[in-house]
Amino acid sequence: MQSIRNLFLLSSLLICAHLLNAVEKPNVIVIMADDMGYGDLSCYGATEFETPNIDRLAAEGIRFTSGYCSASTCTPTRYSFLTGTYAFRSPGTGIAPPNSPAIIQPGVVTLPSLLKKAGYETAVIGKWHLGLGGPSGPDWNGALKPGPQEIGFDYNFLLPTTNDRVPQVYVENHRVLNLDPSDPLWVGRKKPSDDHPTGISHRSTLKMDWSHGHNSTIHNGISRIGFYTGGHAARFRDEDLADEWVNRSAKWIEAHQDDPFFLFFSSHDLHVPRIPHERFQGKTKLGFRADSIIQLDWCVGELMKTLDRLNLAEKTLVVFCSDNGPVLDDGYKDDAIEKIGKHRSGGIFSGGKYSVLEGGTRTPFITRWKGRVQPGVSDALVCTIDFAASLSALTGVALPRDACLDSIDVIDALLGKAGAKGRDHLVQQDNGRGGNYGLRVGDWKLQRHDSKRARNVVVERQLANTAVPQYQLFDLASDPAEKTNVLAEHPAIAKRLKKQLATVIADGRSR
Ligand code: NG6
Ligand code: CA
Repeated sequence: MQSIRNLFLLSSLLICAHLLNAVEKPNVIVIMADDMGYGDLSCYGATEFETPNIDRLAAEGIRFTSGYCSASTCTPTRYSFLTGTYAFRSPGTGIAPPNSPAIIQPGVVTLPSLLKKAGYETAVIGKWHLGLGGPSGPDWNGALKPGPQEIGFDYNFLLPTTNDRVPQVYVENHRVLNLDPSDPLWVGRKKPSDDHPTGISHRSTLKMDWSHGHNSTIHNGISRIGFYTGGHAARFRDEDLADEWVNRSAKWIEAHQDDPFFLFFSSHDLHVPRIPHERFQGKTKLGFRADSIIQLDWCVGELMKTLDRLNLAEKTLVVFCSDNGPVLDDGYKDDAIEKIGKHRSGGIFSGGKYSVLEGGTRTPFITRWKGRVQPGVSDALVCTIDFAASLSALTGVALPRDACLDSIDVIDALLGKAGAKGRDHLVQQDNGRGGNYGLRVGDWKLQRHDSKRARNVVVERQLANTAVPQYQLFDLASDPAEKTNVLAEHPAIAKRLKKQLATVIADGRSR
C-alpha cells in the first residue's frame, strides 16, 4: 500500500515538474499585414526600398521561408487564424461586405478564448473584417454585438470592415467611437437618395480615382464600396489609421504590462485605398503601395520601442505575418503597376491575392522572442492557422477535440527548435467559392481548380483568369514559380495528393 502511494506521489511530482517545465506564458503580439507579398520586405529580398524595423525583427528572430496564411483573401485567413479551422469548411467566410453580421459565433473556441483560459488579457486593434452583430447585421447606432468581445477578446479598437468598404469609423468595444446620436449612421447597399454624391457622379472631385468597383459613397475624397450617410463626427481620415493603431496599442500594452497579454495588431497597410500619412507619402519611388509598407515598418518599430521601454522584449513573442499575398491594382488608380519598376511583390512566386498559387498564401512570416528564440532562418512549414494549437501547447491549455479542427501544434518550429519541421502538409484556398485549392506536401504542390480557371497571372500586371486543367502538379524544389505542370510525369504522386486533399476536405478536420 505504502509503495503504491509513494509511486503515486512520485508520478504526480513528475507530471507537475513536466508541466512546470513545459508551460510558458510569454506575451504574444501578432502583427498581421494586409495584402503583403513574400517579396515586399528588404529582409525577404526587396531591393527598391528598405524596411529596417521589420528587418531587425527578422535578424533578432526567425525568418520563415515557408510561412503561410491559409487563404489568399482577408476574411477567410482571419477566420482561420482565430478559429484554427479551414475557412472552406464554413460557407459564408468569403470577403465580408460592409453590413456583414458576425461570422464567428459566440461559443466557438478561438485563439483568444484559449489564451484567456491561460490567464491572458486579450485585444484586437486594427482591421476586423469578420462582421459585427446578429443575423440582421450591425446596429451601427446601438450595441455592435456579437463581435470580438463575444469570442474571447477583452478589448477591441477596430476598423470594422476594410477601408475600401464603408463606413470610415472606429469601433471601440461595442460602440462606434464619437458617434453623435443626432447624426445617426446609416450603411446600406442602395444609393440613399438621387443626389447622393458618388464616385461616378463626382468623379472629377476625387483625390484618388477608382479603377474598378469602389465608386459609391465618397469620404475624404475617396469613393468606396457601399453607401453611408451620417456619423460625421465619428469619421476618421485614412491618413491617420496607422498612428491610431500604434497609439492605442501602446496605451493598451502599458495598461497590461503586468499580465500575460495577447495583442492582435491588425494593420490596414497595404490594403487599398493606400493613403499613408502625409509624412510617409513619397518616401519611396514606387508610389503609395510601397509608402504604405514604409508606414507599416514604422508601426513595427514603434511597437518594439514600446516593448523596450517597458522592458518586455524578453517576455514577448512577436509574430509578423500577412493575411494574403500581393495585388497591385485592387481597384484604385494609385500607380502601383506603373511605378513597380524592378520590385517583385511576390518574390520568386507566381500568383498573389485571390490565387492558390504560392504567391497567394506564402508570405513574410517572422517570430521573435528575445533571449528565448535563437535567431536564424527556417524552412519549416508553418501557417497562421496553427497559432491556436501551438500557443495552447505553449501555455498549457487543453485544446478541445471538437475545436480548431485544422490547427497543428508547430510551437517547436515557431520557437526555432533544431530539427523542428512544422507541418507535413498544408491546404491553401482562395476566397472559397470556386473549389480552388492548393495542397503542399514536402516539395510537391498540387493545384486543384474545379472551375478549370486560375488567377495565375503575374501580379505585376492586371489579374486575369486563365484556363487550366482541373489538377496540376508542381515540384517546388526545382520550380517554385509553378510554371511546369509535371502531373503526367508523376501520376502516382498526383494520385496520392489528389486523394489526400479529397480526404482532408471530406473528413471535416485535419488535426
Ligand atoms: C474585392 C475588392 C477589392 C478588395 C477585396 C477584399 C472590388 C472590385 N474588389 O471584392 O478591392 O476590397 O475585395 O480584400 O470591389 S481583402 O484583402 O479584404 O480580402
Ligand atoms: Ca487582405
